[in-house]
Amino acid sequence: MTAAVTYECIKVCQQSGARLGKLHTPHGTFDTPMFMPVGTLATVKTMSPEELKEMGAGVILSNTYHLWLRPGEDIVEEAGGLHQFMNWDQGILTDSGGFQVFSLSDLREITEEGVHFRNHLNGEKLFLTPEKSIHIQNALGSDIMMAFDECPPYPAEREYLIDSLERTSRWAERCLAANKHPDRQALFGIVQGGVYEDLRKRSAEALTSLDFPGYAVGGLSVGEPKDLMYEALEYTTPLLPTNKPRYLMGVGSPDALVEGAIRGIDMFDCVLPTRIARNGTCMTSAGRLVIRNAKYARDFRPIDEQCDCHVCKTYSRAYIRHLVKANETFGFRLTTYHNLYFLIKLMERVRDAIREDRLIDFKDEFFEQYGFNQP
Ligand code: PRF
Ligand code: ZN
Repeated sequence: MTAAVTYECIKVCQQSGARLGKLHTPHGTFDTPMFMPVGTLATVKTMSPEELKEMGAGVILSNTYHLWLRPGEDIVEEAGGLHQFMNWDQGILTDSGGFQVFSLSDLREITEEGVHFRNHLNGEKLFLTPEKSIHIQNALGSDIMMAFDECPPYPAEREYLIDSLERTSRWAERCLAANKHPDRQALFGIVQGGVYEDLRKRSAEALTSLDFPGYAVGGLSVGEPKDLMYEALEYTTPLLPTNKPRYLMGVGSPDALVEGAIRGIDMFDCVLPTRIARNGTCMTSAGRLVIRNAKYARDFRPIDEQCDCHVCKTYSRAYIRHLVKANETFGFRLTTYHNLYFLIKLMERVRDAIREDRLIDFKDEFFEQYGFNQP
C-alpha cells in the first residue's frame, strides 16, 4: 500500500539543527517548516480560498468537532468531501476533536471508551470515541487526520498525566484500526506527557511502535511558561523518527515558530494570527501593532513597511484603523490577510535560512527587530 503522505528531508541546518523538507500529500507538495492557517468551520475566517492561495498557504487546518456539529459530516461527504465543499484543492489537515471537546464543552466525562460531553451550542449530550472521530474525518476526506487524544491542562498531576497518556496511546491504536482510507488519508499520532521528560519518552515509544506516517507534539502551549515548552520540544523531537513529519499543535506566535523549527518541528497551526486580526492587532517585523491606536489616525504608511503583501502594497494604517474602529468587515479581512501572509512569509524566510545554514543568525536578527526577549 502506498502511503497517503510522505516526508522528504532536504537538508538539516548546520547552525541550528532545523529541517528543510517537503510534505507530499494527495493535494500537493508543501515545503516545510510551514504554518497552517486555521479554518475551523470549513473557512479561514474572512478569507476566500483564492486569497489563501494567493498568499501562499498550502495546507489549512479544519476541525472534526465543529464540522460534526454543523453542518454534519454527512452533508460534507455528500458534497464530495471537504475540499469540494469549500472549494480548496490544496492540503487539509483535520484535528480529531479531542482538544476541542476539552477546551470548548463542559460536563466532560472521560471513560476508556471515549468522552461524554455537552454540545457547546445547544447543551445536547454527545459522545465522541476514537472510532467516531476517524469515521467523521474519513467522511470529511482530509489529507491528514489526527488521532483522538486527550490534551491535559497545565499544570496536571504526574499520576494523571500517566493515566491520560496511556489511554491516549490505546486510543491511537484504535484510531489506526478505524481508518478506512490509509492510502488516501494519513493518520498522525499525538505525543502527550506534559512537561515530564520520562512521560514524553513513554508516550513517544508507545506511538512510534505503532508506525504512524507522522507525529504531532500535543499538550504544549496550554499555559506553561515558554521556556518549559522549548525544553519539552528539545527532549521530545529527538524521540521521533527522522523520516516522518513532526507537527507542533496550536503554536503560532512568531517567536515560537522560529524556536520550534530550531528544535526540529516541520508543521505548525494556530488561531493566533486570524484571531488577533479580528480585534485589530497586526503582526509586523517591528512587533505587534494595535491598529485601533489613536496614533495611527493620520498614519498613511502600510501596516508593515517591510511587508510586500497585497494589503501593505495597497492600504494605509489610517484607512485600516478607520475600518476596524467602525467595525467594517473589510477592515478585518485586511488585517487577517496581512497577519497570515506575515507568518507564511516568515516560514519562507526560515526555510531560506535553513538552506543557507544560518537559522540562528536569522533568529537573532528577527527577534532583535521584533523586540522579543531571548528565551
Ligand atoms: N491535541 C489535539 N489538538 C490540539 C492540541 C493537542 O494536544 C493542542 C495543544 N496545544 C492544540 N490542538 N488533538
Ligand atoms: Zn502586509
